[in-house]
Amino acid sequence: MEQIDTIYKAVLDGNTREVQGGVEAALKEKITADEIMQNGLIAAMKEVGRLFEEGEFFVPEMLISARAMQSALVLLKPFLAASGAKAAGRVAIGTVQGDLHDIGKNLVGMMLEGAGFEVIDLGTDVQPENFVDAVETKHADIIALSALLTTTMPRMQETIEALKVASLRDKVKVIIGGAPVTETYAQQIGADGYGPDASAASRLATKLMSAGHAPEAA
Ligand code: B1M
Repeated sequence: MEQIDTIYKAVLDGNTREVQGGVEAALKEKITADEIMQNGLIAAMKEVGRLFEEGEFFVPEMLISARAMQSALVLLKPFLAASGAKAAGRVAIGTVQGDLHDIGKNLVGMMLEGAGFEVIDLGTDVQPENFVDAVETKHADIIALSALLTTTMPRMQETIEALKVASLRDKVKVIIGGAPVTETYAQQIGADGYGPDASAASRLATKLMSAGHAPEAA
């Protein structure tokens, strides 16, 4: 597991070149993309969060580590998003208003693509109206909301309210996730489901679509 250690340390150091080299070497050694993700990249980002909480890391260090991790996602994407699957439905994904964290959201998007979904990435800091617009004009079957801050979680409920105001709530499924989000919160705000991680989110989307919500034509 030498390559995994290299990747882990390189993310902590924010060393993009070493992260990418480590990922390429690990893939050559037939280490799975999932293992690289879980034990190398995600484990390192958890440690970054811990160091930030303890005052050893500050925002710039967090940002540099995040960039290094993002550079690895590009390399892993082909292995996570298996090609050839038919469009299972259309998902509009975004990080809610006020929230700039996008690594988890990007990962969820990739897993959804891997499960055969067409993914419309609305980016970060997405206002409720933009999610509404994605349903109205792009005919999204599912809205996928990500939040990493406790202070931005309420924007999830506001997005659901905005869908109701636009009379679109029954036309779309809403799934939510992100580190501070819970199943209980999803129930409280009337979301259709919660995914604790990217794989779970993609399984949930597939389940919701097969539960009778047929993809709409654009
Ligand atoms: Co921020 N940050 N950050 N940050 N940051 C956290 C989230 C924090 C927990 C750090 C800490 O204190 N330990 C803390 C939040 C505290 C809280 O609210 N409870 C925090 C803070 C406070 C802040 C700032 C306020 C700091 C400041 O400025 N003083 C600021 C806010 C900026 C803003 O958004 N307005 C800020 C800024 C940043 C950076 C820009 C520097 C950078 C983000 C860069 C980027 O994303 N491009 C950053 C980072 C990197 C982190 C940590 C270290 C790592 C987040 C990450 O990418 N994890 C984070 C600490 C941590 O999480 N341990 C932290 C890896 C990623 C794969 O996991 O995103 O959880 P995650 O995604 C998971 C699941 O949650 C799930 O799937 C993924 C795994 O498979 N998931 C979904 C995510 N979305 C989903 C949606 C779904 C389903 C599942 O369905 C739709």
